[in-house]
Amino acid sequence: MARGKFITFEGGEGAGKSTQAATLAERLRRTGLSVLQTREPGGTPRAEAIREVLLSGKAKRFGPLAEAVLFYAARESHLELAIRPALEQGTWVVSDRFSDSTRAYQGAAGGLPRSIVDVLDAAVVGSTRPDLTIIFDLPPELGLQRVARRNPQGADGERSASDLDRFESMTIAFHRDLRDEFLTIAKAEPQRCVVVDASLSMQMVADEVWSAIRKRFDL
Ligand code: Z5A
Repeated sequence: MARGKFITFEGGEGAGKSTQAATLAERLRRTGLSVLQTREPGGTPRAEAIREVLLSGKAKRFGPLAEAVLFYAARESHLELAIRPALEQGTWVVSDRFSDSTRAYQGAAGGLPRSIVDVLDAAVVGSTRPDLTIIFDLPPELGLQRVARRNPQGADGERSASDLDRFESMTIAFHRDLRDEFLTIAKAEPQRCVVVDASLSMQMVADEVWSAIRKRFDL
């Protein structure tokens, strides 16, 4: 049986990754493929438990190395119990975030040396690299506005600082560093990465994603 394809979605907050992951998974299923739509951190009970700790901000005080180790602990479970078995059975995997997020959040924007992320990645991910990574690019101000509108908490329709998760609450400079790093990754690995303009309408972004899939795979 042919191995499934491994597709990852990357980018900053509110870029539309979750929305587009659901649209793409549905579109692929309509072609007759078996598809696993998943996310990081998460995708298995152990990884979801680690997600709760990470997004609550409880691990922040231990620094970017400890956070990166926790993201890789979650990734190890995700790979072992969900991603690799699916790929081996011919199922296509669409993951909302993967290793590039660690490179961007804990590495470039968080200050953890790239060499440390590379060691963790080699140990945990090994050869299970994405076949295609779509980078959703948009100005961070726009992404953060979308996130605030999605879950309004206050009377003014915006969320207060305490409503934001560990990473949403970081400075705009941090979010600009993330954007720069995702674009740097795309430039360094053009055979794996495609950048889409995530500021377009949902339908236009979905069309760009589908066009990238059709170009890369024989569908
Ligand atoms: N993280 C890390 O630090 N290191 C790692 O290794 C990994 C992750 C794997 C996971 O949070 C956090 O973990 C994340 C990085 C860090 N940082 N944060 N926060 P998460 O999974 O809760 O959040 P996220 O991955 O950042 O996703 P998000 O903020 O939910 O955004 P999104 O999935 O890209 O967007 P969306 O939910 O599809 O859309 C957001 C809103 O915009 C929603 O209301 C949509 O209806 C709307 N939307 C979507 N597309 C459009 C368009 N095209 N136009 C207008 N409105 C739109």
